[in-house]
Amino acid sequence: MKYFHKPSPEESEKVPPGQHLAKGFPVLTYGETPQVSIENWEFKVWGLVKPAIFKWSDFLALPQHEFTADFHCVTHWSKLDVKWTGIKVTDFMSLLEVEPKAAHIMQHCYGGYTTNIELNDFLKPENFFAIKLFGEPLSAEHGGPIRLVIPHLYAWKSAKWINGLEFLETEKLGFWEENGYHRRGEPWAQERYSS
Ligand SMILES: Nc1nc2c(c(=O)[nH]1)N[C@H]1C(S)=C(S)[C@@H](COP(=O)(O)O)O[C@H]1N2
Ligand SMILES: [Mo]
Repeated sequence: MKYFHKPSPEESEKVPPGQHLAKGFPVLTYGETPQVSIENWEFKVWGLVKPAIFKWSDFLALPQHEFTADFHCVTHWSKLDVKWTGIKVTDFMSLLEVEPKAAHIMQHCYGGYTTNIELNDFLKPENFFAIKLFGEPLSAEHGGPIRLVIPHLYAWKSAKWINGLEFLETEKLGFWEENGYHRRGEPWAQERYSS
């Protein structure tokens, strides 16, 4: 059984340093996979933002788009051209009233995982909340019913089962960042670990 394949010349310029192409789409979860039902699903925003709670129907009312994005896990595997369906982060953010001094976000998830991101990195137009993967409803193990995808950072920043955003003035560190991973995690600069 082969777990990695060699990139073609066209692919190799999309593979960041120190990464290999995975076969299939590995699942990487710390702990148990939470079982989240759409009926009870809630998404909260708090901190330096007008507090609000969104239901599944609020997300479905936003426009849906197809996305193709490369996916880079800090444990050295990448998957190119992953096809997702979802909602642009910028469309969701247009529903919020964020205070001007907010500069950082903590992402919160069902199951308790957290990961931090700068507001500027979060607001990039290519970021999205995914509800389908290769045309199928997002499976629980890949973060269903909904996850975040931040293509330009290592995938630990792409929170599965995301259920909240905490807006902050100063940076707080999330789960892996507290445990030695880099505060930002840009794969082309190999921002793997904090030093
Ligand atoms: N809630 C939550 N989100 C998470 C994780 C996790 O353990 N819990 N793992 C992260 C890591 S390290 C990676 S590489 C990707 C893996 O996504 P996948 O399992 O869909 O491949 O999810 C990220 N998001
Ligand atoms: Mo990862």
